Amino acid sequence: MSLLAITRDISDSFAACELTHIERRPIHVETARVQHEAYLSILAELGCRVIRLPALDAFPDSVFVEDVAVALGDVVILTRPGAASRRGEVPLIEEALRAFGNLRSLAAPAILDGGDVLVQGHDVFMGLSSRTNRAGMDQFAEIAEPLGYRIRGVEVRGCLHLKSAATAVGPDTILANPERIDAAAFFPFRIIPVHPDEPDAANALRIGETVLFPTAFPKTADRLRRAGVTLRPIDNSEIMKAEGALTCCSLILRR
Ligand code: CIR
Repeated sequence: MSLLAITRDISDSFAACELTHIERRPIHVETARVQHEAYLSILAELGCRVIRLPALDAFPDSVFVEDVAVALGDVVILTRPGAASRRGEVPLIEEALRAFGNLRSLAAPAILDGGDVLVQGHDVFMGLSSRTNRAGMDQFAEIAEPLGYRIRGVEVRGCLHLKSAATAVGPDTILANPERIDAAAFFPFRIIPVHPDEPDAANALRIGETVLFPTAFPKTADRLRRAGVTLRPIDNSEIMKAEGALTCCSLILRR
């Protein structure tokens, strides 16, 4: 199996990003770009073939490619993002994805951001959030269930997406902030809770046996290491100011 990481460069307009749950702070676009370069290098080092799409200045949030498409094996579902400002990103990623998958789409009244979709084997945990509604989940299920996936809705509170609250750090282990989701929704997966001082620490990106994890959350990193998880620390502090995290800056396709 080979891994393909689809990414997009950071736009000049990045500082005009959408923000929902955090205060706007000045964003230094060049620093964000340096952090994104480091991220791309780590993906390559971990064996991904990295595809870099050009920056789109008309779309401040377009670096967050995870939100506009979800891969289920060879099928790639183009989303209908919850933020209207982001919907124009979809036809632009569609062109790039045509070569890599059998593309499917969602239609109004569905809204769905890929940040709300956590695929673990054949379980698909679907965040119900301000960006993903039941129509989005239902349309997604119509495509995914015949492919053998089981869709499991999870209410998300106090953060943007499901994957701001829970991500996979092992084949049967989920790192989660239990204040933001009902951890029981993930049964029988093992849950490692974030450290209570680090509520934003639940987003980690697992590539093979390695987990990319933000340097901003050392107490949760300790918990993960003690649980036997191999971490690759990365500074993504400038990208976090745009309410972005590690999973959202790439779309990983397994081929
Ligand atoms: C947005 O509000 O859409 C962006 N500022 C952040 C998106 C982050 N995406 C993700 O966590 N999957």
